[in-house]
Amino acid sequence: MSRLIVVSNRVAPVQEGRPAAGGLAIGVLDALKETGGVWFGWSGEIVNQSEGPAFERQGNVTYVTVGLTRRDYDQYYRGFSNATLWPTFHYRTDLSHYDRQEYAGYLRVNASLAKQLKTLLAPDDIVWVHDYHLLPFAAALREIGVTNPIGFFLHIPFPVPEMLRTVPPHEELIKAMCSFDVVGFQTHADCQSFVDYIERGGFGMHSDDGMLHAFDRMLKVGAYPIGIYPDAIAKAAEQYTDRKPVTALREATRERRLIMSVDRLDYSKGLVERFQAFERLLADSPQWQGKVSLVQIAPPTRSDVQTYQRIRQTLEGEAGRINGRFAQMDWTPIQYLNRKYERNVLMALFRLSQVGYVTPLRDGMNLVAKEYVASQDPQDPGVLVLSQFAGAAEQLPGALIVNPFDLVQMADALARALSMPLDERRARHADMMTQLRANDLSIWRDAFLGDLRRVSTVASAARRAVELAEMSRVDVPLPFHYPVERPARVAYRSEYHK
Ligand code: ADQ
Repeated sequence: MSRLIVVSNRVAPVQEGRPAAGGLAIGVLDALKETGGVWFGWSGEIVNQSEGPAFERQGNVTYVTVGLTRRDYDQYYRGFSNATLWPTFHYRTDLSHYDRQEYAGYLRVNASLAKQLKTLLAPDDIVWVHDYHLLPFAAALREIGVTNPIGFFLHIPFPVPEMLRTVPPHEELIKAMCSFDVVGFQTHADCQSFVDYIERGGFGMHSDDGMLHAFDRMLKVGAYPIGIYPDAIAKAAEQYTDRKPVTALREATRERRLIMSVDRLDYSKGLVERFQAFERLLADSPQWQGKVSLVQIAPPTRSDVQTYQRIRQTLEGEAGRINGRFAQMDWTPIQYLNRKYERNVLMALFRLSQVGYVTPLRDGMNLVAKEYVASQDPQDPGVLVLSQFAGAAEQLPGALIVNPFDLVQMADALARALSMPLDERRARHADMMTQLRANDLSIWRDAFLGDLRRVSTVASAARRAVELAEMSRVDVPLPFHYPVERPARVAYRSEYHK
């Protein structure tokens, strides 16, 4: 059977019991542990000069990691990936900047990683590439002659065309993405934005079977919403209730309601708005003063990027101001904890709280929302308050869906969640658990890899048929309309798009 080779910017050999923040790491590792395979990417180390890859085997997963030089790190990681693509794809063009040198570094690192991966590849390996750091990775592999099936999954949102076009090399990037055999998104809306960019720009056509003919290539595009293992999480949440942080929090919040939020510290997560809506609840519904606390857990990430230093300062300022305004001798309204927790402990903390408060301004999926639901006691579940701009909102209609830009609506949703009757809480929870089980992590992985295998089998049969036709100069019937020639509509590039 063919090996699965996972490629992502950061390889995170997450050991059992160790804290690990980051949805990609959690999702990919859970998926890879079942199938076995190789995980290739950056070690997280800055090195003086590029050395060969390091290998480490844990169980059935081999981790292959490479270092980045300071220049690579600055241009590819801190620069184009996190200061251009991340903000723009999260609709924060105000925070985005573009620098040609950084983009050149982004392409250079993609090409270099592709070259290093090529030396490890066997002919029947399947390559699964993850996230925005690696949009041109398949193009770089194809450039050096790799013909293996290569799929791509985007963990973050894909912006509407108008937003994407603010990134100057947008066309080159999207053309490069069309070198993958399958391109997967978290939601139908994200997938539609990608198709809109292609079709409205006159670069290609999308057919009803999910195939996209663009830039002389044929690929499958689709929505593959990432899931969790809800029953394993439910079990962990139940078993870890006697751990120190959990008992300490239970003790500290006796007789009080608890609203819980857990995020990486990032401007896309809407933390400031969330604090302000909680402040609004306390101001507008004074009966909750002294009766409810908000616990926000947010470990800093990318703390060397200036924007992240600013958000940290703003947030600490807001927490201090709100606590100053409402705190009582024996009650602190907002507890803001700047650290990571062991994952199972986190699930037990979720189970302890009456409200899961997940209100990103924009989020690919948001696994915390799903984990919160799975962690609840089905007999006495908490309520999820969820942003309409998280991909998870497409799948969790049992949550109270809010607009994170509307503080009053959020405060109202908190009040409603805090006083929701048991019957309604149970019904909403049961409904969401059904959804989570029907779309769990193995379904995400199998749906994506199933499509990748299918598409690449058909595509390589088509390639062989074309080669044969060219060699014998006779008409060979193709398995289906593989685009040997550019589709007619591609000729009509709109003026508007240029
Ligand atoms: P993230 O932006 O990292 O992921 P999210 O999906 O919420 O966001 O995943 C975070 C993960 O880290 C969760 O599993 C959570 O439990 C864990 N975590 C968060 N804070 C933690 C802490 N303090 N201690 C320990 N663990 C912590 C990206 C995209 C998302 C997408 C995921 C997966 O931005 O939109 O859902 O990838 O595709």
